[in-house]
Amino acid sequence: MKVIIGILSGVLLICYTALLPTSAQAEGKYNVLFIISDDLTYTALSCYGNEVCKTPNIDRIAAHGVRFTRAFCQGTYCGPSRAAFMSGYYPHATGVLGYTSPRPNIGPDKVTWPQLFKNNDYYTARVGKVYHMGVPGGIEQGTDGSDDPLSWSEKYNCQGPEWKAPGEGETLEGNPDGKRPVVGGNTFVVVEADGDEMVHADGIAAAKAVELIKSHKDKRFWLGVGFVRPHVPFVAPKKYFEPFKPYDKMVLPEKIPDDWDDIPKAGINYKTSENMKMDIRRQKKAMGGYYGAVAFLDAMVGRVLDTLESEGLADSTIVIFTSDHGYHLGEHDFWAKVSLRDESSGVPLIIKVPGMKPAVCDSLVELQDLYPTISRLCGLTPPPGIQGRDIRALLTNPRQEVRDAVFSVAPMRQGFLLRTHEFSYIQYAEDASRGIELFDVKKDPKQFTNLAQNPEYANVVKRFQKQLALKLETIRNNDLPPRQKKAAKKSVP
Ligand SMILES: [Ca+2]
Repeated sequence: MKVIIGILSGVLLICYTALLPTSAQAEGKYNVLFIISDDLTYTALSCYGNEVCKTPNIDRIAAHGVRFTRAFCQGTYCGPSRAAFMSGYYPHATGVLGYTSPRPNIGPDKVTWPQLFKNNDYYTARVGKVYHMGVPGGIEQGTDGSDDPLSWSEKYNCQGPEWKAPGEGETLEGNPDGKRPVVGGNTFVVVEADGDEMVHADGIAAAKAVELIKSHKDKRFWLGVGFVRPHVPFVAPKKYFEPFKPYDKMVLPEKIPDDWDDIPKAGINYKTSENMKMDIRRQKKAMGGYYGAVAFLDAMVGRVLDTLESEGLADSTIVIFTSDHGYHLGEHDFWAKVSLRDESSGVPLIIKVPGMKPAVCDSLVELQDLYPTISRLCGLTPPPGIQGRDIRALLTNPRQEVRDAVFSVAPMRQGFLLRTHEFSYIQYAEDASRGIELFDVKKDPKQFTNLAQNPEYANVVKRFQKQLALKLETIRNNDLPPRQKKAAKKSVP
């Protein structure tokens, strides 16, 4: 009898203990591991449905977290996007439409996302690229880029050879006769590199993140790990490219004749198969090279996750995986970023909170929602003026909605995007003088038919035009220092 009672109370104790929240949950204080990739489209990830490019480690986060299918960046290239989600203000509020730190524009008194944690006794660290850094130039030099020192307890730059890495390289862009050597800059180059992961900035970043997790596990931390792949150059240890070779087996997105005929000139992306002079062979290699860089990135994400688990921190750490914006891999013969189509303005976003059920969430969310949401999850109060929304409700009930439309910009083209569940509305110039695109994303998810000139949609266009003007007015009506508000009205040419 005594034995039975003993066993029963043991079982009850185990059940009771299992129901207790972990100490991190009880205190509302988690560690935060923010992993950000550079120029990564969600379309390249296996957890988002890619069957060619396998990303088992990023998929691991998705398997235990909430994966957002309609997350959008606030600017479709590094500078504006990163300044927005780090500061909590849209690009047209801070005036960061190019490649600067948000700090001079938000002023010394405003608090960035990691800074809020730092002010609340967290150890905050940046490893690699979190605010803007030039890739590959800034990575070759190992410099700070457009950083914000007030955000960090410590920061680490990760230097790498980038396109200069020894190995087998080919310049795909602007090289129709094959005589152009491997070059740097923002150029499509594939380098199947000799040596291992530690040759490269992302291998070094993963190792540094592993070291910091181990040495700070006894204190609350906010750790930002910024990988630079798959940003060009597509460079990685040789083995990561093997699954995609021969590159000729890559399948390019559907091409339709006269695809550009119904869009304004401003809607044709800055990099196209045509102006990059990439024939089909080069286009396929660009896709395979990109996938190789993604596979390398994924493996480095895995090293950081493994450490979190082996150090016993998985139950006390919120893990976020995302990218600063998306990327075209040949859709409409567009390549790279800047475009406001879904492939470029949409981002992968996965949030894993210990103890919360995994889910897929189709609600419209913005990258800058991370600041208020993660702060609240950790029991911190975000500053009242920031422009993102607290989306905690979506983590427990992924069918809710927090907004009607997400907003993004491509200042380089004076482009603005309002994306609802039904439409993608893209306008060039505030007075729309550079053209409009309207896609019915329910009927036309690949965005082939521009409805902006279709009389049946005249009212829809008019409604969006009004909504956009109002949105910009709201964004500019902020609590930032007044001088910068004036600067924010200018667009980068
Ligand atoms: Ca980027």
